[in-house]
Amino acid sequence: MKIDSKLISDHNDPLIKAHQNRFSSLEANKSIVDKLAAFQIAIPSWALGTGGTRFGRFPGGGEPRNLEEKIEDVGLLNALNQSSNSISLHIPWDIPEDPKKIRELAASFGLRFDAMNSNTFQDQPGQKHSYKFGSMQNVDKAVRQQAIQHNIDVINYGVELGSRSITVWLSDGSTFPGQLNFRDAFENTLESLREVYKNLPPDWKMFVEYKAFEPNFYSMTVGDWGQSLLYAQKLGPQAFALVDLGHHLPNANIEQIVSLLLMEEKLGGFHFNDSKYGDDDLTVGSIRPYQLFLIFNELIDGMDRRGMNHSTDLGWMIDASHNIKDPLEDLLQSVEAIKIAYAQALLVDRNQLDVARRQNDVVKCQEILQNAFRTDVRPLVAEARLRKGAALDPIKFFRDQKVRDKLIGERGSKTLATGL
Ligand code: LRH
Ligand code: MN
Repeated sequence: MKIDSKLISDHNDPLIKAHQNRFSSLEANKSIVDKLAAFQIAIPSWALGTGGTRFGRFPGGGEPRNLEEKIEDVGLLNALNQSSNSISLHIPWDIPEDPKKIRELAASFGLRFDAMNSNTFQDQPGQKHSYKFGSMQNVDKAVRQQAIQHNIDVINYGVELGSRSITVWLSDGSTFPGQLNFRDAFENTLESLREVYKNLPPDWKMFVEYKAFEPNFYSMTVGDWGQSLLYAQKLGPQAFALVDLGHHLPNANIEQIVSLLLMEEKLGGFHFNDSKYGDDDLTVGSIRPYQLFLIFNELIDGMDRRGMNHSTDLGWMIDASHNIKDPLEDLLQSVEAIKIAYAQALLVDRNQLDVARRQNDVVKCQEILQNAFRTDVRPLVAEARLRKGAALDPIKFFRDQKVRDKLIGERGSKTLATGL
């Protein structure tokens, strides 16, 4: 389903007046609209269908049946918000049979390929060695070699698609005390990552994604930011830590982790989502919007200190799973929440904050942050969309145009997308 720009302008025309009234009230902050317009968030190929848990999955119909339809759906999202101009593939769920054709198809929707994701957390049909007891940590060199080769294959697919990074998330670890020699597991993993690192094209990045628990429940071999930083420092200048917001122990101070990884020039990017308990992979900003704002506050502070380009120098990706919502509506909400947090953080008066901090004026510090967080920046985010020819209200467009019904009409009500 391709969205015609005429449909978008028919949607916007009746909404313009009210929008301009709201936007005019934020006169002073117009400067950040350009930054918002440039800020793009990659969409995960594995989150375009309905997700589930071990207890059940309730598919909603019209889901993409193959990589081509996944690209079409990201193209649709980008037509509505002009903020999702790339797709992050997961291999082997999304192997591009004809990379050239796939690259052209993506380009026809104005899309490029963001980070590639490897998968050594599942055994594929016909796979020689099992990853039951881990992949790169495994005591068996043949298993480690298999995992190394898979990651090299993923890089090669990415090169053909024009991607410039690989995210390595390892489910490796242990579930019972005594099961694992932690040091051997770390060294096997580092040695294996080094073999993969050697195959990175010079302009590529490797993102080492950490996770505190699941599917292992006693130790994870890349279990926290410190371990990920250790790997990234030992691997070399093209390796960075990747922060998935749902991969922390309860009440971890993620904004402090972000600040320090940026300081060490080892922050590679994000998997945005939200959670109340574990790796819930919920809609971004749906549970802890203030934490998301505080993370962007540290990001802007750290990136500006190093003169980094907000929209291109870090990997901005969503990693969510939609158990009860329409996947495309959920992704539209997540992109909106990320842009709102970015806009609020851009409103923070950093000079004033610096002065208040030097005076230990704690109340003033909090007031400066909460004033920005409590500013309704949605008209700024909407204006950025309008200027790029997107919909003023993407969810309203999606519903008014009965997009899901049309997708069900095209694809059927029982289609299941590959992914989690
Ligand atoms: C692991 C993870 C990782 C992906 C997977 C789909 O929890 O966050 O980033 O490979 O989800
Ligand atoms: Mn993730």
